[in-house]
Amino acid sequence: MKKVLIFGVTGQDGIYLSKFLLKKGYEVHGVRRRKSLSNSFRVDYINSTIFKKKKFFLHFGDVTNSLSVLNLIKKIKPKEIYNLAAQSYVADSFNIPKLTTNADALGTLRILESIIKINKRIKFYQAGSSEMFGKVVEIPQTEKTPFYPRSPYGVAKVYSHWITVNYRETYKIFACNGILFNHESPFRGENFVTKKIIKALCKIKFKKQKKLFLGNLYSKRDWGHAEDYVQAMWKMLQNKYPDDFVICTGKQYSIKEFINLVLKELKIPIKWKGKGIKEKGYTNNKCIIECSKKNLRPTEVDTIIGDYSKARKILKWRPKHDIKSIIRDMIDFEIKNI
Ligand code: NAP
Ligand code: F7E
Repeated sequence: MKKVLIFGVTGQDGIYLSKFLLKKGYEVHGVRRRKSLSNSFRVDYINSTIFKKKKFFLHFGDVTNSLSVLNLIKKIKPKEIYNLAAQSYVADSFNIPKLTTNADALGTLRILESIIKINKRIKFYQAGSSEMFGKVVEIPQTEKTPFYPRSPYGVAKVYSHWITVNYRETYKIFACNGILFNHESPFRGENFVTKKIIKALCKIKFKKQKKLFLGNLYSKRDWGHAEDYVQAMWKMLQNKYPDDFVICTGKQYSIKEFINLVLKELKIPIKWKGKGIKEKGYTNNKCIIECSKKNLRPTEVDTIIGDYSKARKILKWRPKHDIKSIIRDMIDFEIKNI
């Protein structure tokens, strides 16, 4: 039985990847951080579902601690390592740039160093991001598009990308970078815009919340479903040779377009009035959406849209969910919770 080790197992992608690999018959080892409280609905989900019965093991550890990383890899002896661990909230990375860099950049180096010390045959997946393209220099973005990150998060991911390439070339290890565009699901963290919008609008529909405060309504994102994207991660490590791949849908929507799609699905009528930060959304003359400067970023990624031709050709990967099925999946989850 193949053993895998996932750093960042308690995150959105960690959950989908674990489920996917368990189904494939892998023994899955996941690393979680020690917290004063058992922490989130995601850990509760892990503890209360199939993970109990199958070959799934949780270990405490932290990618900001070299010894913790080294000892875990030594003890578990995985065949594949997925590095999903990160401070992944872009907006926060402006306030905590050192912590973000330590986890998102140096964390990757710590894993790579451990691999070359312990066993160079371990395959490695690095969770890269479309945030590396930042202020995009070409449209759509491919594996060849130069990076221009716009946040400490993006900069840290660029470091991780290149150190992974460098270790692959220097030590001939099987290390891959996924350059993943935004992907969402019911397990998305609550700060991210899709989850924030869907959760709030569902509550507004059931009169459990009055208003939703957002920031920039006009940035554009290429949104996919996490369930599809974790399959691409695994496919990268099963390829004949290590390489880097853009994973996206090739379709783009603004935040406002996304909101309108959610409202349509929830059958909430909307009228938009005003411009810029003063733009507001009204339903039956009641304001339910407002913008606040608090939610703007010092530097923004205005537009992002990828081209997954390489992944389609080499990995035979393509997204199965479209924007509507992502929204439906997320709404169903919220409504069940309400
Ligand atoms: P997420 O929900 O924020 O999960 C991040 C995971 O990393 C959590 O399990 C978190 O643990 C863990 N973590 C944070 N700091 C750590 C540390 N110092 N040591 C060990 N674990 C740590 O992110 P996601 O959406 O699943 O994304 C997975 C990876 O893909 C991340 O690296 C992210 O940057 C990258 N990515 C995501 C997207 C996307 O759209 N989702 C797109 C491109 C790339 P806690 O639960 O304890 O916080
Ligand atoms: O923001 C705008 C915001 O925080 C999307 C991470 O997974 O994907 C994610 O990064 C857009 C931005 O995701 C609010 O300004 C407006 O333009 O959902 P987000 P992100 O920053 O794109 C990449 C690929 C990653 O790698 C990251 O880890 O939405 N926006 N109003 C808002 N965003 C938030 N969060 N909250 C608002 O109120």
